[in-house]
Amino acid sequence: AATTANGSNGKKFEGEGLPFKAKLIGMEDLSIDRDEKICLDSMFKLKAVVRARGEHKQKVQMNLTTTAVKIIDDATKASIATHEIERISFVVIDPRDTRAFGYIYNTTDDRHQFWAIKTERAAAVTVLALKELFEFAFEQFTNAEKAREA
Ligand code: I3P
Repeated sequence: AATTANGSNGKKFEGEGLPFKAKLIGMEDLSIDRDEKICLDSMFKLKAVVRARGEHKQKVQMNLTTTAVKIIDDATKASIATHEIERISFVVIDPRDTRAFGYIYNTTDDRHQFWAIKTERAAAVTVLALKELFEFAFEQFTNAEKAREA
């Protein structure tokens, strides 16, 4: 059902979505919705906060669904956050850590939240899936626009 004109297949994102095991490094508000250096500075700062605290990072599951990135607590399954795809403006890979990445989520009240994530496997795998999801969401959107104009 979810194969678009350009041929990308959103099937794996349907329903519960594509799951990834991860840990939360942290989150903070940034002044801007896209900037690699600002994101990486934030990443290193959030990692330093974790180190200083000396506590375990929260284990989470990230589900990539057709509409959002959903973060749930791994132990309790409680929802931590739902980040609608169209509100994610920037994704960054940590060049010093193959298992870390982050993204900016823009809230409805115009804050730019940077979420820093430590993945169980290579972060590139999750980032690649995210990229695929963005493309799929964009195709869905343009197809809907075309259908409206037809
Ligand atoms: C752990 C080790 C793990 C790390 C974990 C640390 O320290 O650095 O790699 O998990 O973080 O506690 P130690 O070797 O002293 O046991 P990640 O690689 O997933 O960050 P955590 O306690 O936040 O889970």
